[in-house]
Amino acid sequence: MKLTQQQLDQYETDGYVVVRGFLDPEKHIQPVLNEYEEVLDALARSLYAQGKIESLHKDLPFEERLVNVYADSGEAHGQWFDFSLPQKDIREDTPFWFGPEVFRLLNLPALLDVAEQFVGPEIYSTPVQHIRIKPPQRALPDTVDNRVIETPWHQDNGVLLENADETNMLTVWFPLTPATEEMGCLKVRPGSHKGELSHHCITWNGLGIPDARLTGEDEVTLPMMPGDVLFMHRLTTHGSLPNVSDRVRISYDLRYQPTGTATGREVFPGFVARSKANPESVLTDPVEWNRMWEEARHKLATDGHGPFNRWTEGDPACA
Ligand SMILES: O=C(O)CCC(=O)C(=O)O
Ligand SMILES: [Fe+2]
Repeated sequence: MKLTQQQLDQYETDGYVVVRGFLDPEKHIQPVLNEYEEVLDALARSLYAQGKIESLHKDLPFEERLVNVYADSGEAHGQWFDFSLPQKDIREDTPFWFGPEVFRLLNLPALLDVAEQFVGPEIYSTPVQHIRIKPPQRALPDTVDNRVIETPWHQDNGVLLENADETNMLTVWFPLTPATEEMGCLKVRPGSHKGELSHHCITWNGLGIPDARLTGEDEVTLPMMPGDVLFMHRLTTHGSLPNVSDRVRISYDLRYQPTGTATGREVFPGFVARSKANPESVLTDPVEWNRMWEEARHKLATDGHGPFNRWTEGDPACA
């Protein structure tokens, strides 16, 4: 499956392209949601054992159970489902989920075919990629976790260390549940990828580009349904709206880059997803993927780590 010349031209002009119905929700997305049912069950049991929730909410369907577990505990628990580590407070027991269905989706041939159009035949799955679980804001009215509320304007290049500035990294964003405007869909600024990396500031809800420094055209919101996929340039300025609905918005943001180029977060392990030159280097075993992250977590929890990005607290340019 490849993007057409017209889709590639749109990416070139705007810095992104949305391909409707690129994935088959039943075939490609549902198995991952099924896998997350186990994760949610483990989370609920853990919170219940700690006295943080009053019920396991066991009889509810997945999405409703998730929202109830969040609301009942008064906290977001996205890290339980994430296929990366947080940027601070990494402990031996920091939860994460590197499951086989997640691995399968990251390596879906259709996604790699398009990644190949952008980064070439040697494709590396970048370790800086996430699941975003954005519950209804009213379920967690007091949280300032930016995985819950709106994501500020940023460029994906901006959240990495400088060593990745020349890396040709493609962002692939898609929803697992509907992402309407009301549910907190993405917003982008077309053409912003033609400029430089903007100055980012550490703000109350995460790294963001101050309004005065925004480039590109005015904001375009991108409501998307499961199956739709956004392919986006690393310098395209984007963010997301708050989820003011009653339903949880779940999405993946994935990254692919040429093998051998800097990831901007070398303490996290990526993997070779496709290779013409060196086919035996491709990682095919999700158990090994999980093991690599356990090892990284152990090392980071034990030895600590340096900064995860270049922006500093109290930056005079952000005053
Ligand atoms: O889903 C969101 O709210 C933001 C995701 C994002 O910034 C990304 O995909 O890089
Ligand atoms: Fe982003």
